[in-house]
Amino acid sequence: MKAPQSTDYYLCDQLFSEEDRCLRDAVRNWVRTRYLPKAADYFERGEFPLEILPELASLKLLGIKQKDYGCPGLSNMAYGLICQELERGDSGLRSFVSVMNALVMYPIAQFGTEQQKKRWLPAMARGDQIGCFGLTEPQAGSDPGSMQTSAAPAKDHYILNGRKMWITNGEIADVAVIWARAPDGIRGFLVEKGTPGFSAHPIARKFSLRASVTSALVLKDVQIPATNLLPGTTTGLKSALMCLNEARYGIAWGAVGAATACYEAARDYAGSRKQFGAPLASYQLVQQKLAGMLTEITKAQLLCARLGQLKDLGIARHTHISMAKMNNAAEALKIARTARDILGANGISLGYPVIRHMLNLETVNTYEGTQDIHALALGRDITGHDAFTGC
Ligand code: TGC
Ligand code: FAD
Repeated sequence: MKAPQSTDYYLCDQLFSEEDRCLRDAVRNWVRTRYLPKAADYFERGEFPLEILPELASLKLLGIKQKDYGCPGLSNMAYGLICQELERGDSGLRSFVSVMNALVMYPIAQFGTEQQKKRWLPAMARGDQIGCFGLTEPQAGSDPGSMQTSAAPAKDHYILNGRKMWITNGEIADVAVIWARAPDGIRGFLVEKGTPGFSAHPIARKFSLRASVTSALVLKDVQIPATNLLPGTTTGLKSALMCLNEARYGIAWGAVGAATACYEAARDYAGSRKQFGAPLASYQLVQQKLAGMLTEITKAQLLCARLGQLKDLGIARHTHISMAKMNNAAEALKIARTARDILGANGISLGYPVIRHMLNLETVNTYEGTQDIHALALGRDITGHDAFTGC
């Protein structure tokens, strides 16, 4: 019997620079040796391992694309490959890094004052401070434009009132980027932990993304200095959407990592597990499943690699990102479900990575824009007709 073919079936490695491949391999190695041995425990206990922060910082995974302020200023391609490797470990791990990079450090760098950048970015790059991003509300998920959270200006401060829901890192964050309705439109604000009236509460009984902190935020007459406004934010949703574009890009890559972990687990299992006197891998029905999985992984990675090029060239549109997020999250989830099936009863055990990835991918498919929302964004771009609003 021949050894199994590499998962990099189309030699996609050749699309990446030597430097990016080295970085990717370093992250892959860290995930394999430091994270994966405990991944099932973190998931089972419903815990994000805060003790890994110094290691994430020393690998320069916090503030990956930011320049200066202690950040390495890497390319979009490097950022994508890092997300892929982190999610090969666990979607919760990639989520933490996504939120820090795309949803907290990016808006501070992009829309913040010099003082805000100096205050937060170096500390976050060192892993000393954590942030979260509060856009979603109990009644405003896919339609964040209907948010109720308000920011009322007073002399030298703002008073914030409202609730945010499903917020990654909420309880462990030192600062929250909160999107709120001010008199001039939806703006971004920095709300620090410990500010009177501001609290974060765990969302319990979660069966997905268990190795990630997910919280509800409550803002009750929270008084913040006027200097905590991110002054570069627009007065519509545009600035928030720019942050989402960054995160969605990383998620599209991350989904390739999770799918690869599931595919490789299924391929190896099928190679060693015998039923009816022969390895599962020798049956045509199993081979059809594996062939389909590898084809979808290859297509997903090619989408990402091209998207990374478009982003590095500065010509990626948000609908390009929608296409990759929509496709890769959906295909990764299908691959995880097929892998779970190939593993039979073992497919539901945390002794294998598959069920953990499968459950995580349910979230990945929903957050940062559901399948439907990205299909609607693409549909509008393709046809010119807006199908977002019902009757
Ligand atoms: P709409 O009329 O569709 O658009 C208003 C203007 O914005 C433009 N636009 C975008 N621009 C940049 N980036 C994007 N992604 C954009 N999407 C739309 C659009 O072209 C238009 O421009 P113009 O010049 O024509 O005015 O606005 P709408 O109010 O109908 O909103 C629809 C929208 C875009 C919000 C919806 O499609 C959407 O994206 N909903 C999904 C919400 C979402 O993704 N929430 C994510 C919350 S954060 C999160 O989940 C973190 S998970 C973190 C983790 O753990 O990894
Ligand atoms: P809804 O918007 O209520 O959608 C429900 C269903 O209706 C979906 O199938 C949707 O596709 C469909 N639907 C909605 N509108 C339409 C339409 N116009 N046409 C057709 N179908 C439609 N948010 C943050 O702000 N920050 C975070 O850090 C964050 N982290 C998260 C972590 C986790 C673990 C999870 C699960 C979510 C997180 N979210 C976060 C929230 C996430 O972005 C939202 O859950 C997501 O945007 C969907 O919103 P919703 O859950 O309210 O679903």
